[in-house]
Amino acid sequence: MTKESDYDVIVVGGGFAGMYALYRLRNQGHSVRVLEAGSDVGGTWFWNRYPGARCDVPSLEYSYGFSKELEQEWDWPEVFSAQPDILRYANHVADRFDLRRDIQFNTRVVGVTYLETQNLWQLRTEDNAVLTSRFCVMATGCLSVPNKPDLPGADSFTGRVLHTGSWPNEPVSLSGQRVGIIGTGSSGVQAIPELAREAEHLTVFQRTPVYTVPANRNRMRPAVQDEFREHYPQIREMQRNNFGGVSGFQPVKSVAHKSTGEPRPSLPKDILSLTHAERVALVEDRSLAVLLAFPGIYSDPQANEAANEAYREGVRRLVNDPATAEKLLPKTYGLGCKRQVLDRDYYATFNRDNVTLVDLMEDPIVSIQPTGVETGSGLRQLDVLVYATGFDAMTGALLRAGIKGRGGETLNNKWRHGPAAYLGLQISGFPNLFTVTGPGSPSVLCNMLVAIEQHVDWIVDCISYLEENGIDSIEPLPEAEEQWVNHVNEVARGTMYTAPTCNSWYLGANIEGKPRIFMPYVGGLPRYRERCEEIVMQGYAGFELKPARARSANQSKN
Ligand code: NA7
Repeated sequence: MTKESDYDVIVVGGGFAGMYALYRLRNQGHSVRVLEAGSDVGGTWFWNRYPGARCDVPSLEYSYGFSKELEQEWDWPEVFSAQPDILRYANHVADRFDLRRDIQFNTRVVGVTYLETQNLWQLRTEDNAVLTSRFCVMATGCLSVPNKPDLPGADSFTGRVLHTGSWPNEPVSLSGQRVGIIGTGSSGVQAIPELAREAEHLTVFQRTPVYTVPANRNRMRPAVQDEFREHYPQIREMQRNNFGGVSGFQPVKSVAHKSTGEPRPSLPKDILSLTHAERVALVEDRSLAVLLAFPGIYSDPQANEAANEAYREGVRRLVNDPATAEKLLPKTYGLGCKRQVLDRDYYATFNRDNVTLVDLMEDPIVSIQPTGVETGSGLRQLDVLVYATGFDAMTGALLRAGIKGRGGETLNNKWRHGPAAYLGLQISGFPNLFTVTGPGSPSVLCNMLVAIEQHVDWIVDCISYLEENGIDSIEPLPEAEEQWVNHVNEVARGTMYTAPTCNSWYLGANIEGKPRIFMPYVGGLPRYRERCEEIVMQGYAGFELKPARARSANQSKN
């Protein structure tokens, strides 16, 4: 490639996307540099070290599919892995494929500028170093910018402040401490039982009650792992053809174990064919998770409310104190609006003597004081305050990278009314800049590892195509981008995700002032992937490809 730049490709981010991009680009013979803000690989799993952090996709599926050897050699200890095991896996991948030599750690990118006359990207780091490349791949993650609400007096707190999304590397001891936690999304729900076990007292500040169902807590059975290994090629194909990128592969040989008693009757298809009492009995018998097995609850508002009601009744039976139970019941939105949360002992935690629930809807935070959190009902004295308040999702990291495209247009200006990108892969006005799992792609609605591999493969193949065909730059045509954005909105319309009562981070509703737009593509991975492939077959339909000659001619005119 060119000698005009420091690198052929600079990748921003050393999480699972950046690591795979480095692996593939390097194998294609490109010079690559990965710039990573953290001190090591792992992205989400590097930063989210809070107690209880765990993936909500089974580990045999939430794993790279690009290396047969890797699939065969890695042992997962649990069916749904905890953060330390996933981070160990990321480290293993980095070692096994010798990735670290091309990753520059502790390097936060603060400027990404398109140098128009040279057709290069110039990246500036926090310590003012400048690097250039022909292509730039933003592998900055969908949930990588922690959201810390601007509460009055927040800086005055003299105790320890922690955020689940940037938990310290070194062990945090909470024993004997009065701990407060704000937020009851996935992170809060996972952390709360663990914090309650360790702290002297835990105060949970809840704004919106959550729908959460018990997680699978099984250890990995070696026979199941072996059966997956035997069938991985088929499983990866099943993932690619599954709506959410999860194969759902059912081990056959390894599940043949002794039956205990009568087999359970199968569920009816429609939850509305059951009475409320029958639904509640089902929940009692099989746990809250059984409600998710009725597919109709995600499309039919009546079925949805029937499930919500049974859910609420289930919670009333799990929490001893009726007043606390009532506060924990989600009533303003339905199942399926937000990402489903999985927990271990969440509701049982509120039966402990050392846990207090504060319902911020009736007793709001007035201010943060040096010694605790003041709500309408008084001051709660705390030694430690944990924010489990989520992320500026999907667009946060891109908008903070200081991206400037053609004509000096900033991404922040282009996206002031909400993100617009073609396939979530490229943005018009920003030639040769790619985003991995960007807005408008299935990303967070899909098994992230499968979504990442599909995107990175598309990007790397695209770069190779440009090279082989003497093409200098690629960027979406504005009309193709607009059509895609319209399509993304169209498929989201009428789903539970966009119900008027729904306020989720998918919609940007958790960040004040963020435009309310459903950001991921809800049409499913297979449909999306096919579209990406068709576009390539049609010679990158909807993209403008500029041959080297065109640019030189333009330059000589300037
Ligand atoms: P979430 O799901 O965005 O949850 C954040 C929680 O923090 C949620 O309960 C919020 O309440 C609460 N929150 C946010 N701001 C405030 C303020 N100002 N006051 C009180 N409470 C607040 O983030 P998570 O980290 O739990 O999970 C994100 C994803 O990571 C998850 O979906 C998985 O994909 C992994 P709210 O609901 O906004 O009223």
